[in-house]
Amino acid sequence: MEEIFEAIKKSAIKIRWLVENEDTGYSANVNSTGDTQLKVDIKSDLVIEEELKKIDSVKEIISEEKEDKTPINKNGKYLVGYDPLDGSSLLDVNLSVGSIFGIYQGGYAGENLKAVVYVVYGPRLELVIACEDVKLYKLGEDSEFVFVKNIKLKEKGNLNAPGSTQSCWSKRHKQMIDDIFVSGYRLRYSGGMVPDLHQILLKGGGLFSYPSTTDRPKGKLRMVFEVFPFAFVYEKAGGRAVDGQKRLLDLSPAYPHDTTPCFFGSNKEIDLVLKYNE
Ligand code: FBP
Repeated sequence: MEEIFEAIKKSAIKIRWLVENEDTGYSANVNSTGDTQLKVDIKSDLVIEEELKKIDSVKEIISEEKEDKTPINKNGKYLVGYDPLDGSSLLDVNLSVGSIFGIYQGGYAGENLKAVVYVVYGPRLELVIACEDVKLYKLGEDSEFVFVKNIKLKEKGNLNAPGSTQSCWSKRHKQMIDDIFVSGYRLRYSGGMVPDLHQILLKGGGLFSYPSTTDRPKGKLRMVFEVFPFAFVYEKAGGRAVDGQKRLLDLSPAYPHDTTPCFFGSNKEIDLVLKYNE
């Protein structure tokens, strides 16, 4: 697993250069979710593929930016599902974006996740590795990532990150979000899943939600590349992650780019989500 972490660290440094220097314009391509790809999406994907291809323990990779899986080494142990540049539509307004990696064994169900790495391209280049615990690193001198601290969620926080188009919310979801704000929570939502979830983790707690909506009944965020990895991180940090009723890591995708409604948070916030969705 260590060699995968090292490959991701090398990719992160190269992608940071792309984030800071590459043209933020659109390519002529559309990805398998129907999103028009930015040139930087495609280049970031290639950077990661080139690094992961060198690793014997990687059996196959699958990217949010590609329709199909890419076989790497038939004797490999791990499957890597990744979103090379999540939230890339925010690049042209200079907001933070991220990369997300789920390291699976035996399949792409939530229960098959063995480790997660995510990268935040912000004022600092930061990287989080979740295995048995959740460790925060930042890029120091001579391009080395330096350990900063272990990340732990409190039982309850005070940040609320409500995603998706509010006019498409169910009455019950709108009531829950309104009640959370009335109870004193503060709005923290940039439209970038990685920095938004990273903020709640580092500030000790709160709720990030991307529910079922009238325009997206199965939600927008992808199980394999985005949702399962962050569900894994939140649980290892002492929080929980549900689809409104069920634990997210108990789910399996019907197809590689499958999506699900998702709620990530501290324990008290997830208790509230389950109560409103009974
Ligand atoms: P990508 O499509 O860039 O991979 O990311 C999806 C995303 O931008 C997430 O990062 C973010 O949480 C969500 O969409 C925001 O969606 P919305 O604008 O509907 O709230």
